[in-house]
Formats: sequence, structure tokens, C-alpha cells
Amino acid sequence: MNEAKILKGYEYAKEAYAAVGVDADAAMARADAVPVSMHCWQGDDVIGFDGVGELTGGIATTGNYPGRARTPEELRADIAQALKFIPGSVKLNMHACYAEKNGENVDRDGYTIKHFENWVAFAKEHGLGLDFNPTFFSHPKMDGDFSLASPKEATRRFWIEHGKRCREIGYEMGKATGQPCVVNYWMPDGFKDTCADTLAPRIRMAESLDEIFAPEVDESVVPCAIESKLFGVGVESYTVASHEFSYGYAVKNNKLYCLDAGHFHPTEVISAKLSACLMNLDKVLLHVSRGIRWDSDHVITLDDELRRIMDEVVFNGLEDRVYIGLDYFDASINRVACWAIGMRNARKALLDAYLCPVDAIRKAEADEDYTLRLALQEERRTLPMGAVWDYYCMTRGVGNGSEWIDGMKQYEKKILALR
Ligand code: RNT
Ligand code: ZN
Repeated sequence: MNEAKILKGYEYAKEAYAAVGVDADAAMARADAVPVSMHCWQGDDVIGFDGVGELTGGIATTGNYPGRARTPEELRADIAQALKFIPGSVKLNMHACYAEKNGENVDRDGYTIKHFENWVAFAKEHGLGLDFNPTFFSHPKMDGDFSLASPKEATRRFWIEHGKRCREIGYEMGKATGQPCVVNYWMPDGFKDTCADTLAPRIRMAESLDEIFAPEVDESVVPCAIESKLFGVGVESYTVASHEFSYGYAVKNNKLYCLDAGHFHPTEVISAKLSACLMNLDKVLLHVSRGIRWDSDHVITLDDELRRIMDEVVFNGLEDRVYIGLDYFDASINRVACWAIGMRNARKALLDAYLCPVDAIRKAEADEDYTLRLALQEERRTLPMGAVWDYYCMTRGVGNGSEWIDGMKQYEKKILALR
């Protein structure tokens, strides 16, 4: 669509929003300001550069679309390509397995910021904040699916040291970028089948985490989160860091709790949990994902749950208490497009939340006029958000509809297809 048509559409949309008491220009500025963290692991099927070369820990990618990034250089080029089509404030979410060892004989218990200096330089070059994750999977020192809760002292020691190194690295990343670096602890530890002792592994897990978090560090620079999970592939019966475990640990120890959209029973949604968790916690981390029947990590679409998540953040004014990160991996379609589609959708949902005439809806609620509340909620669905989105993308230079899709197709032809 050409510029004149987009401007015309925006003129109409701006008036339509003004008529319901919403300032569309202000909504775009507010949507811009919310950082959304893009997960580096979408680009190479969560393989990384330092492990056993295959994915373990009960998570799985499916598909073998051509063009997977095989080196740090390829991964950075792909991320840079995706960024061309992504508006707003962006962070890059790294995993420890993306370390660049350059032939050095160092393992995950010995990593330092040095092994991520290319990533820090890349982040600075593109104006990105950084987040970080220890990698408790895809590594020979895993005890099956166990890491921090392993009954083997040597295994636990190794992974505790890894956990400590990652907090140190996160601190350096936070300082280098001038933005908090959220370090998220997700451990796959658990059993495939019914276990006889559910308590001892949890005690070991808590003790390991206590050790990791014992050193004094400025947590405003490096906030740390514990991510819960219901089950994994091959870890179906028992997960040590379950919801109750992780949430409780975070509350008790002043950590963040990470809510992943795919880590609950299929009828549970994290949008419904957010404000409740924040009754007991300062901050939470979101892993925005999309599970289809299970924790399948599909690319996020602009579906009801994504909208509800962003509505919850925005309507409740929780922007400073919720870190938003994406977490999905699809190997069956163009991986670079997956980033652009998901990141654009996250931003779209934020914009739509800021464009919502929430004051009027809340007034109806306060007046106990639930008919009006429902009527306004449904009217909101068809307000001309698409016209604002097109204008927003145009003014941010990230291409609308066909433009970004054409750009992506060209990259696929010129770069991805040759790998
Ligand atoms: C796994 C968790 C975890 C991972 C990443 C790669 O189920 O969601 O967050 O996806 O750490
Ligand atoms: Zn996750």
C-alpha cells in the first residue's frame, strides 16, 4: 500500500479512536517504549555453539526448513535481518550455549562475559538490551534430565557453578547495555515415570539455587527469574521446578517468577495469573509462547491470549513490573520470518492494548453495567487498529504487509537457500 493511502487510513482511524476517547498518537508512543525481548534460539533450533549438538532436556523443535544458522556470524546476520522489520524497543535474549569459545578449553562452569563479547558488541551496534539464560540441557554433564537437582554431587557442583557464572555474565551485560539483564533459570529436572520421592529432588534444587544466588549482586542490574514447568517430552510425570515450587521459591527469595504460556495445563492461561502473582512479587518475567495441545512452542499469533496478556500489562499499568520475552521455536518454516512475525505480533498486541478505550469499559464495570461492559469490549474488537498499525510501521520504517514479506523472501533466496 502506498504512503498516501496509509496516511488517509490513519486520518480516519485517528478520528475513530478520538471518538471513543483514545489518542492514537500517544498509544503508538507508549507501544514503542515497552521492551520486548527476542529469543536468539529461534534462529538455530535451540542448538547453540557449545553443546552436544542436539537438543535435550525435554524440549523439541520439529521440521527441517532449509537455512538454519550454523555459526554465530550466520545467527547474527539473521537477527539483524529480522530487526529490519521489528518496531519498538527490543532486547535480545541469549542462552549460555551461544558462547563463542574460539577454541579455548573452557566449559559452562567457566564462562565469562569474554565468551559473549561479540554478542555484546552486536547488541550495542543495534541498540538492543540483553537478557540471559543458563543452559541446563544439551550437554554431556547433564545427569539424564537432571542438573541442579541431581542426586550426584559432582553433577550438581558443575551446574551450580554454571548458574553462578550466568549471573555474573548477566551483570556484565546489564552494565554494558545500561539496561537490566534478566537472567532466567529454567531447569528440566524431572522423571518420565512416577517417582517415589518427590521431596528430596526439590530440596536439592532449592539448595542449589540458594548457592547460586548467595553472592551479593545489584539485582536492579541483574534480576533473576525462576521458570516453572508442568512437564517435558520424556519428563512427563514429575517436574522438580513445578509451578508451586518456582513461584514459592521466587516469593520466598525475592526473585522473579517466569510464567511461560506453554507451561500449564492446556485450559490455563498466563494472562489470568499475572496480577495474582504480582500480589506477592515485585516483578515477573513472561515467556510469551503458543502451545497447541501441549507445550509445542508455536510462533505467537495475534490470538486472544496474546491480546489478553498485553491487555493485562497495559490496563493495570504493570509496564515496570513485567519483563516481556518471547519463547518459541519452529523449524518447519522460515526461521527469520518466525522472529518478525512473533515480534510484530507482540508489538501489535501492545499497540492494541494502548488503543483500547479501557477507561469507558472500566467505568461500565464500576457502575455494575455489565451489559455495557460486554458491548464496549466487543465494539473494541473492530476499531480500525490495522490502519494505525500500518501507519505505525511506516513511520518506524519497518515495512508494512507486503513490504516486509517481500524483504524476507529476498533474504531467503539470496542467503538462507544457499546454506
Ligand atoms: C522450556 C522453557 C525454556 C526454554 C528456553 C530455551 O520449556 O520454556 O524457557 O524454552 O530456555
Ligand atoms: Zn520458557
